[in-house]
Amino acid sequence: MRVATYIGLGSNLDNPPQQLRRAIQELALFPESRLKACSSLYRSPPMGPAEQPDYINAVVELETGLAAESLLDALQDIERQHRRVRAGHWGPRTLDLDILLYGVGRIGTPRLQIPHPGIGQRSFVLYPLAEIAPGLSIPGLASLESLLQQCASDGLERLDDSVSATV
Ligand code: A4P
Ligand code: MG
Repeated sequence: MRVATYIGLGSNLDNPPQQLRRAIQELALFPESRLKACSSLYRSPPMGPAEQPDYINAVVELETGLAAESLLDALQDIERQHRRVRAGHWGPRTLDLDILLYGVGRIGTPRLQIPHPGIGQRSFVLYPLAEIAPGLSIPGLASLESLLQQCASDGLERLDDSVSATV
């Protein structure tokens, strides 16, 4: 059985737009999986420690037959390939891949929390998600539409295709 999953991508080091584009190509090659939609790229000031570069974020929809834990393994492989160094909680990173939603499932294990915690307050997640799946409901939370109404877009900037294609 295939499940609709949404993956959040973020980067603020080493040419972030390119990190995201490469990661999306790699995701598309996952076994038993198909890339269904990609949001635009978005730029935003860092949440957390301010002395770090702006982030570039995006969200993709991946339909997959992988179990949630296997999907996380595959995403962490990609993070490692992008030479991600874990520089502390909310610190700068070449690539962060988060499973935002896994179908309508809710998971709460030490290794995996789905929906991803914080999804409801983060403009850099909600806006790109709404671009590709406006009618979604977040299990255990609310409709995406109502979360967006309560979430300021503070400093979030959608990069248009010409910009995102060249940076
Ligand atoms: N984990 C649990 N649930 C999940 C899930 N749904 N998806 C566990 C992915 N991983 C999940 O992650 C730590 C552990 O979370 C993993 O080993 C996995 O088992 P991490 O990425 O190594 O650690 P972290 O950086 O401390 O946490 P996290 O959750 O990735 O950080 P955040 O909350 O994503 O914040 N500002 C802007 N503007 N844009 C950003 O994208 N990102 C961060 C990172 C900070 N500020 C930002 C942005
Ligand atoms: Mg992460």
